[in-house]
Amino acid sequence: LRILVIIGLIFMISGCGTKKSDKGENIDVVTKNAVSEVTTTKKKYNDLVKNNFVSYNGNLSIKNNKLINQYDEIVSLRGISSHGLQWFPEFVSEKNIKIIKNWGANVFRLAMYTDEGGYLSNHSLKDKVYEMADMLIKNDMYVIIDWHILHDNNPLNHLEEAKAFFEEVSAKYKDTPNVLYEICNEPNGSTSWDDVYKYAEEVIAVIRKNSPKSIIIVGTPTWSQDVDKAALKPLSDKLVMYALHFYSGTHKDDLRNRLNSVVDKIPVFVSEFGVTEASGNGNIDTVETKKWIEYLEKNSISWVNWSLTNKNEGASFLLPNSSNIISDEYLSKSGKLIKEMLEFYSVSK
Ligand code: IDC
Repeated sequence: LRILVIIGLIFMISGCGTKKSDKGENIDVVTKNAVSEVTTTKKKYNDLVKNNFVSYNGNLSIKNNKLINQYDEIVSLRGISSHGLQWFPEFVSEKNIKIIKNWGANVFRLAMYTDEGGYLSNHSLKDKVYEMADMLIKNDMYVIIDWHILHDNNPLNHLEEAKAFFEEVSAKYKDTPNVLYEICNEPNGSTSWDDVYKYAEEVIAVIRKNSPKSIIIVGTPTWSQDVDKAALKPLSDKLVMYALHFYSGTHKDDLRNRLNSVVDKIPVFVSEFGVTEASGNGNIDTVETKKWIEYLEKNSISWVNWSLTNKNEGASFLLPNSSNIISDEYLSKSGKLIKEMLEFYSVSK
C-alpha cells in the first residue's frame, strides 16, 4: 500500500507538474506570437497607411492617364463625400475625419450645391467650405472642392458665378497640394460635351492663373456618365481628370464597359458613386459595388462614396437618428460596406 501511495503521489505530482509547465509554456509562446503578430501587422498597416496621405504623396499630377504622386508613383484617392453642405454640415467634423482616415480614407469631398438652397442663394456656404477645407488640410487629407450643379443642369447657366468662386478659392489655396477642384458635378438634361468643354476652358483658365499645378476634375454629360464623349474631344489642360459617377443599383456592365473603353485614353476620377440606385435610395447592390470597386482598383482609379450623413436614404453612411459622430454601431449597410473596402484597399495596395 505504501508503495502504491508513493507511486500514486509521484504520478500525480509529475502529471500535474507537466500539465502546468506545458500549459504555461504554451500560453507564453502563443501570447508572445500573437503579440508580435499584432505588432507586425500594426506596423505594416501604419507604414502602408502613412504613405496614403498628403505629407507623403504631395502634389499630385497625371502620367499615362493615371494619378501619380510627387515621386511619380501611381496613387489612388479613396474617400467619402459630404451630403449637401447646406443641409448636413455637422457631419464634416474633425472627429469624423480622423475616424475615416483611420480606415484608410485619404480624400474628402465637399459637395457645395449651387442650387436647392446652396451657394447661389447663400454665399456664406463658401465660408463653411473654407473652414472645412482648412480642417482637412490640417489633417493631411486631400480635399475636393465640388461645385455641385444638379438641378441647374447646364454649368453654363452660372458660368460667371463659377468663375468668381474659383478665382477666390484658387487664390486662397494656390500653393496647397491638398486641394482638387471639381468644377461641375453632374451636367445633365440637354447639356452637351461642347457646353461642358466651353465652360471648363473658361473656369480652368481662371484657376490656372492662381494654381498651375492643381488637379481639376471636370464633370461629363448625363450626370457624369458620358466619359466617352470627353474622350473624343479632351481638354488641352494636362492636369484635368474626367468624372465618372455611378450608382451600383442602377449602373452596371454597360457603364463599366464604357469606362473600360476610355480608361487608356483619358484620366478618369470617380468623384461620386453610391451603393444604391441612382436616386440615392432603393436597392443596395453589394455584389455590383464590389465588382465596380475591384475594377477601379485594378485600374488605379480613385473613388469617393456618396455620402456622409444620417438622412433616411440608402446611400447614407449612417443610420437615421444616429448622432453626427461616426460610430460602428450606427453604420448603415452602405457605411459598413464602404468601411470594409477602405480598410481592405488602403492596406492591400
Ligand atoms: C441627392 C441626395 C438627396 C437630395 C438630392 C437633392 O442623396 O438626399 O435630396 O440629391 O437633389 C447624384 C447627385 C447627388 C444626389 C445623388 C442621389 O450628385 O447630389 O444626391 N446622385 O440622387 N447623382 C446621382 C445620384
